[in-house]
Amino acid sequence: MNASHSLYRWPRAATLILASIGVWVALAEEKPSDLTTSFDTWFAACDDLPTNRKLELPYPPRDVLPLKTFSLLGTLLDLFNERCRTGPLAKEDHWLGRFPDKETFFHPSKIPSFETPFQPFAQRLQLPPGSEVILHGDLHGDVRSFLHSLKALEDRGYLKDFKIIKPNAHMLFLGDYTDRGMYGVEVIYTLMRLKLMNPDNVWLVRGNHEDIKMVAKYGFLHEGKYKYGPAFNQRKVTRIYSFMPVVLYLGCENTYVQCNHGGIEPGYSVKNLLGSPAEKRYELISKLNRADYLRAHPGLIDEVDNVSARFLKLLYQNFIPRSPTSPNHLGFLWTDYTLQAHEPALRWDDSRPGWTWGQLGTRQFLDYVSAGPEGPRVQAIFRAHQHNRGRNPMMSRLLASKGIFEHWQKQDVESLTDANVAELEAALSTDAKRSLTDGSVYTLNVSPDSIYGLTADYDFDTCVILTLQPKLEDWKMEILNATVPFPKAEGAQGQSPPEQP
Ligand SMILES: [Mn+2]
Repeated sequence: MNASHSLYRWPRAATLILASIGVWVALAEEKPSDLTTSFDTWFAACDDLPTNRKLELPYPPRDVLPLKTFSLLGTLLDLFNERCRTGPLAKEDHWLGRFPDKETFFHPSKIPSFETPFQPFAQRLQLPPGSEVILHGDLHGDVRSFLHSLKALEDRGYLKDFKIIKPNAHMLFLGDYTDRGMYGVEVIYTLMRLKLMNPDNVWLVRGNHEDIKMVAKYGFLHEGKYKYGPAFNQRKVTRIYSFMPVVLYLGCENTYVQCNHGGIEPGYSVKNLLGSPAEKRYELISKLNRADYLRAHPGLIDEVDNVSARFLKLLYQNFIPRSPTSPNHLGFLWTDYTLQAHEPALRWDDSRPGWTWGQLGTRQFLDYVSAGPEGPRVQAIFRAHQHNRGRNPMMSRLLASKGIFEHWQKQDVESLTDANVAELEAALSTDAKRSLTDGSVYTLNVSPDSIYGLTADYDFDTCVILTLQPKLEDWKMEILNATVPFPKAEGAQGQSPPEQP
């Protein structure tokens, strides 16, 4: 062998050695270390984390964190923001009416509603018959439950390694990704992996906690600073909120359902967007025309109690929203619904505080934003926004209904208002597969590794799989509940029965 041969052979040998070291390091480390970390590795790294229930709000030790630095999440957020600034959202043809301002809406780092104007928008997602859309409610920093649901979806053939593998399947998340639980960073990482792997099949709507004021108050910014110190780039994290629609209308041909976090915002009607050519997917909500809504429904003020009537007159003005909460709360992110059909059309609820919509008020709104029997119609609402400590009437209904409750069911009579879960199970829809009711609202439960799961005593995480068809009566929803294992409390584990003498 001559000298030149051995010179050629050396780099190949070195490459082989380095490659084997790389594999060995990857196997030994078993910590997520790059943007292509497998789902199984990520699942394993998160499943052993101390539960939110056990932590009861102090933070997990830093050495158990699956992401050791902020940089990986930062890179994913950069990719997401970049896609929003250059992808379908940035195409002028996709917007009905005014195109968002290039200098502000698409600014790479400035924070809307503080440094640039608040520019909320609605989205239409029209899909072919037979498409399936997987919905999920509030996650609130509960990464373990989230991953157990994703694993269940893998087992059902929907997902493989963050990739949606079932044709015409989509995922739609209904907001409130962080705060209240200690793994908001990990939830956002998971959502970004899903979105970037399936940019045209994963959708994130904005919850009332996708707001810098809320994450400053309810834990997420503190969580980030605790985990990564000054490297936690809160500007980068909160910048993504304004690329999330505040409401998404999901439809097949002329049949739509409204998907959003909270309730109804009568100051915006999606009628024009749904009546536009299919290429129009987005519309800015530049102004809230609540006074116009009230004028169009003069009977509403007579339907409500005196306090609610006062608040209607005070808050139902036409105005330009300056933030999700000013000059007052955006209804798509914030409001609620009554439970039973006999309750009023609309009421001001001082305990939340905010509006609670009843069956009649909701019916009027759905008719208002629909084009009539021949045109596009919004026929039902899917939403989340749950934080029920203990088994109040709403949580009992969510549990009895296996994680998704249909409001105003005929069988849910007044005498059942405070019924327990077993009594409600006997009366309400509880099947794993259900059909949809025109004019109904469906509420999804919050993930179980939280103070809510603990005090209301449930351990399942819920996904709802909607199958879309041209007529609402042919739509189907299937409820998928993943059981989330909770280790026994440490005290209980440490105790063994006294030995017999
Ligand atoms: Mn909420």
